[in-house]
Amino acid sequence: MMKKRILVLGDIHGNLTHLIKALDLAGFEPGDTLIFLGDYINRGNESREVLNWLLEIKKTGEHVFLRGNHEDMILKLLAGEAQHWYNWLEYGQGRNCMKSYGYDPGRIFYREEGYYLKKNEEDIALNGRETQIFIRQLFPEDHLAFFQETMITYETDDYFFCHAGLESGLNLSEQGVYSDALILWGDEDFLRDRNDYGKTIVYGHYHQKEPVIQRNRICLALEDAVAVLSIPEGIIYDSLGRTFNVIKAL
Ligand SMILES: [Mn+2]
Repeated sequence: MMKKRILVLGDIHGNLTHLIKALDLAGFEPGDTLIFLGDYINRGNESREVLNWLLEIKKTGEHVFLRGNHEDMILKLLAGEAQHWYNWLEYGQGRNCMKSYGYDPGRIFYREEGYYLKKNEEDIALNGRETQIFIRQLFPEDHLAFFQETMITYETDDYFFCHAGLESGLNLSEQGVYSDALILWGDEDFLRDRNDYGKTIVYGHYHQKEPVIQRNRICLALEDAVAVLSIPEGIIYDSLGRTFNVIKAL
């Protein structure tokens, strides 16, 4: 019997077309295990479509869905942490996400100390309570449950998977135990870290023109494209039709 393949997917960011193209080019077949590195939403125009697709694929196998900082923002807003509005709207391009869920993002605006929502004739301050109400109304329940069920890290015998990298100086077994902040949002120390952790770290978050392949790490976050790492072959396929040989590069 052929050994089961693992396909690892970098950041998707509301881009269903590129997600499907990358999987097609990687030769995805039922039976392959998919590991997603997080950042499913925002930026692109198809956040809702990506989520619907993920919920379908989740039913078909033992796939792994990690959390990215973009899902973290939604969960924080859902918890009533209104200070994350700025991150979501201005840094995360959350207005594109809202639009895909059928909401007119022009109704949310900034005024002096925070964000407001135009509701009928009223301007409603998006405080903690109103933020929770808004997020619960914007996203279907099963989409919010999907965000909540995402994992922070995952590992196999040879690889360690996370969204934005490690908390430098901690063993792999301690990653995410004390805090998930650096794993979800990234850290300069990790970018300089050339330690051998005993496994190859596979992460996303830092979007670049090409995947980064170094001795202890592989970064799969691309600008305007989706990358798929095929294990055990060690080939990265992307939605632009390119391939990168991991084994040769190492
Ligand atoms: Mn990202």
